[in-house]
Amino acid sequence: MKLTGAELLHLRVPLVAPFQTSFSTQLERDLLLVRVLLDDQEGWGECVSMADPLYSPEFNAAAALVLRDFLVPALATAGDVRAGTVAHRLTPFKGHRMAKAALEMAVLDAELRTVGMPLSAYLGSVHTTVPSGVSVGIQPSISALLETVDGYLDDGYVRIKLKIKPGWDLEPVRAVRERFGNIPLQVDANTAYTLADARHLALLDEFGLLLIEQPLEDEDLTQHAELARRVATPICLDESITSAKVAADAIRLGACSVVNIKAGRVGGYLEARRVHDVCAAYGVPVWCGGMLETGLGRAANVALAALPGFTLTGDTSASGRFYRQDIVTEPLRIQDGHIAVPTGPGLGVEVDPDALAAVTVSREWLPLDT
Ligand code: SMG
Ligand code: MG
Repeated sequence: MKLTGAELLHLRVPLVAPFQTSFSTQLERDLLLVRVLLDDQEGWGECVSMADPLYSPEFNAAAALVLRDFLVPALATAGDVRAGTVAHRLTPFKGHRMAKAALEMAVLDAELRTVGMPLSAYLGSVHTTVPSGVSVGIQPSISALLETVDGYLDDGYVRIKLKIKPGWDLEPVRAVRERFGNIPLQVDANTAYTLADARHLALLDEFGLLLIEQPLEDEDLTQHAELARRVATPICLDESITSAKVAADAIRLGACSVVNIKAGRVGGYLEARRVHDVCAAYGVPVWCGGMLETGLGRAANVALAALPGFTLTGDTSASGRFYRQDIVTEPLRIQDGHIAVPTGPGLGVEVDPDALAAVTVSREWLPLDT
């Protein structure tokens, strides 16, 4: 198929409540979407980068630039464009995995729509629903935290993840355990600690957490391995895992015993499947992470999370966890603690033009012949 059009959309979508992590407080999702036309069949991609380079080196303005100046032109001159070869075509360009992932996702959506195949079937998914976990931001107080967690448990979420940072770790975890008992519970530090905090992090062991996610910096694989020897709670990596190769290295080093898979972070849903395959070969459980996606990205994440190696509950929450108004016509809903895997072709969800227009800051057609 030929790339006959590509459009970038910049959105600002208000969040239902502020989302605070160890590195930022977000009040809205600043978001980049990619819309492609392949032989005039539309496809949508969602870029998981944020407005600022705080979670990852990538950020929205840089992703837009690299898509406009390098990635889209490379596909436009490639002749036949197929999802399975997009990553190969973009290999000469170093890094920029989130931008590449968004473009590959849009191509996947368009291609699968032309053949009437759902993304889940293309990826090899085996489940029709996936369990739904929720990520709880850092709260202004312990009482606010308990109220927030209570609300999510009422909604039916089957696993709770607490964001932690130095000064907000033992106390919130203890409070949630005391109040809610033995619920499936894990924590995410987003790189906020150093190896010097090993003894402190070991104090979390008594709470029986499922895992500690990304305690140390992205590049600290050896240090994560050292930390893993000093704490009993399983170490899970998120930011560090940028490819299937890195996942294999991290596992071999003993840097993690669980992996969070985010398609955007590893360069696309096809590389995400390879990460899943590598982890499965090593017997390492994986779960699907989230990047405050709209219904587009959430639909794709749920398809990925339905692969057989996703044995832990992911941050696959409903649209309503972050957004009062999603940009898709059928927002993803939680039912009995699960989200249904979309069954329609491609992503299996449709953009609602009015909802999209209401949050769109700008749209730009990209030149295809530069
Ligand atoms: O989409 O449910 C979601 C968000 C889950 O906590 C979440 N994501 O490090 O795992 C993570 C964070 C990254 C985004 S924080 C701005
Ligand atoms: Mg994380």
